[in-house]
Amino acid sequence: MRTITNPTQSEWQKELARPVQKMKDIQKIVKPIMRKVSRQGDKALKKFALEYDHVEIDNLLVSRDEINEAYEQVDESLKSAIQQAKVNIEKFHKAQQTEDLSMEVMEGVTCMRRSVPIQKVGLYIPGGTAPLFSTVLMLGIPANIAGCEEIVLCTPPNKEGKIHPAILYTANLIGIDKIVKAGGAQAIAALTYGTESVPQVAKIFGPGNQYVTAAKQLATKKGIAIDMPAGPSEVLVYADESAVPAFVAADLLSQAEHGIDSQVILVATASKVAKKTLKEVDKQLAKLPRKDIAKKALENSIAVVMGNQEKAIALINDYAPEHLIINVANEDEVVANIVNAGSVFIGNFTPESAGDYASGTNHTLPTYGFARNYSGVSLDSFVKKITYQKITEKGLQNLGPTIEVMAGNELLDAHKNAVSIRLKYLKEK
Ligand code: HSO
Ligand code: ZN
Repeated sequence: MRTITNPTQSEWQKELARPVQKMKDIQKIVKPIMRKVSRQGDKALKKFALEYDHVEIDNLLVSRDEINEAYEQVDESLKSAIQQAKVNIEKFHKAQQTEDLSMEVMEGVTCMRRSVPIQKVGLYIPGGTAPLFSTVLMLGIPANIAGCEEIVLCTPPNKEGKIHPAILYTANLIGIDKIVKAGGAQAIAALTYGTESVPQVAKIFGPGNQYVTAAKQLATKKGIAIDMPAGPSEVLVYADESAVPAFVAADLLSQAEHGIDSQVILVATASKVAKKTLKEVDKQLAKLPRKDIAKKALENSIAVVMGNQEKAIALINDYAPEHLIINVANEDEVVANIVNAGSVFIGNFTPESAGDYASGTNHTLPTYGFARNYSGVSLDSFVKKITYQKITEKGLQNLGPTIEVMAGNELLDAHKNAVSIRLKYLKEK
């Protein structure tokens, strides 16, 4: 991990630039996959399972027997950890429910707003090197609380045609019963178009590799919503002398172990803070089972020594990290000035892992600078808000003239007439 000291804005923007995503090239590969699934449905999914997952799948849907088997395979300590995480995530997401809104804006004119669940949602859980059963909680729990009618989970099978038992256990625990053995772009295609086994959904959630990301982007062109645009996972830690170098190093590595394209950034208030932390990074890295992955990620990563706090905050807001850990003595002041971040972890005893798994916040967060304009997944992601209005005779008499004048000035006479015709009726009544 290299270090730069007191960079100017243009220097930090250059140094912290995220790797360019070659989406166009990937879409070229993904498009024919999507087309095939749209035309051949389940048959294409099975063909792609053979080609990419190296397994022959008879039944794309996970059976009751497979769920029962998973219950036996997951050990008790993991079961109770998942249950504890579920309690916290449920609590925090239930608290995000909002009351229906209804108000009389002026006499006789009532406006209302109500949250309505998105009826059908698709959750994508990647396979790959780590079985992300925690993501099942993060997506499935708010979908349930929102009241989504149909929740479909897609995840790739392994070479034996099986899904990781912890994924099955978690999905079943939160009541998801449609689990499809399909991964990659083909799974996103199935959720986009629907197949014999997979219902078409209105919104697709979940992380994935570049093919999944490209497929989700193509899904939006077919009128399907997605949670957010995605890039590789990231963390930025802001540390001063009050931070514990070993803790900071552990946090940086926890994000670095996700994938070779992960990016981790240390912003240190002084060069000795950076030095101590990087020394710890090396020490801890050597002991990690996923050190090869983490090492590669550290090559895309950087430590920035920034003596001036105002500039450090400007850098953080400019970079807009997915995860921001604040380990400085005047944490409240810094937190108050953060305007771009997916999720913020405050103080020496708040590792990012807490939010990744079990504290209650959601771990599906905007990456790649999208924290500037996107929120992480929350209950809101699973609902739409419909507005309603009801106007009485008196209400239209009150508001009608305003509408008539505005419509007339926009040269939209039919609009104006929709009011005038009623006002005339009321006058003659
Ligand atoms: N840090 C990841 C979430 C995760 N970590 C799942 C462990 N499991 C993406 O923000
Ligand atoms: Zn993580």
